[in-house]
Amino acid sequence: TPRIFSGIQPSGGLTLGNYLGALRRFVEKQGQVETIYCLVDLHAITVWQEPERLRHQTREAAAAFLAAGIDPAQSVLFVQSHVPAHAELGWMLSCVARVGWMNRMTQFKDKAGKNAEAVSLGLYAYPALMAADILAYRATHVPVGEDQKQHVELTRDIAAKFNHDYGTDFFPSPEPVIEGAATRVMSLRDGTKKMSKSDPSDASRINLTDDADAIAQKIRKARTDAEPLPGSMEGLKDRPEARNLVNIHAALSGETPDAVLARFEGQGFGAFKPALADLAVSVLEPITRRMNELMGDPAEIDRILLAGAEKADAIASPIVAEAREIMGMIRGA
Ligand code: AQP
Repeated sequence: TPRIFSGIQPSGGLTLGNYLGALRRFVEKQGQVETIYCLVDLHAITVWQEPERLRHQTREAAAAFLAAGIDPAQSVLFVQSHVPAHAELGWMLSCVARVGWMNRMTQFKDKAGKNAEAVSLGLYAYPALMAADILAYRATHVPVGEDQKQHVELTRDIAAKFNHDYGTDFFPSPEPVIEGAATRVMSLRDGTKKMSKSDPSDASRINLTDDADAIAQKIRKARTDAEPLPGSMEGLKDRPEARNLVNIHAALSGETPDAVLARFEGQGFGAFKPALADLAVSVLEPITRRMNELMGDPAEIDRILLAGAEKADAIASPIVAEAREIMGMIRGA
């Protein structure tokens, strides 16, 4: 039976990229199949997080999930560090994964930059923990943005090697699910860089906590070119910033990018940007408002997350116990 698992790092406030590439997809899957969603705080600490801020960001990310439509009665919603199975299986799978596989991970290369000797060991091992997140639930499908595809593929390799090495078919091979017009939302300041919650420039992204004025201002100031819009995406091949804004529009309005362009053909950004800003505000404002309400009662958020962790633990703990058994550990208490 299909089971969906996915997560988001509370390493900052969630962005429009996280919403369109991940969170909105999570909501769509809910009710159709079993859905398990995780705030992956153990991943967030692979780079320094100020402790009080991390706590705040984790609750705020939970508020974003709930405000976007995740229903704790229909989905399991929890914090990674509350369920020990993740860290435990993460270690076991880091003994299955190969160093050479990790060396090919482009996200590590991007994040480490020239400083690869000085980053944390955890940042390097991140994909093994992510494999554990998914495999601890024996999940079959993983909705993610384009940037996480390589990590899900690595999870498949790790599952296959585990199965091969121990002569079992215990772990399924999870499939990345990458759908829609906004699988890779780009920075508003640089159309070749992905929109990211940890980009030092706040103007590069739309945060789910931004109010209507901030959203409109960021879109107005978004980098673009002076050309009018063409009638189809074909004409935007060499215009990454323009392509990005059209894709964002399409994802928000539920149209195809070509349908959006058909309406704006021949017009410039002076007409397109205000329309996009209105659309973005109409979609995001209700979510932001609900997030703010929820953040007024952090104890209630914690209660929801702890109840979610109990459900997650009930699924993951027996799976990891079986993986231990397969690997040859003596059964514990
Ligand atoms: N720009 C994006 N466009 C589409 N999808 C995106 N995702 C992230 N950025 C975009 C998707 O959101 C989910 C959660 O991502 P994550 O929190 O695990 O970390 P990330 O991919 O590294 O995202 P960020 O925002 O760039 O975080 P930082 O700055 O902390 O590294 C994933 O499904 C991801 O694909």
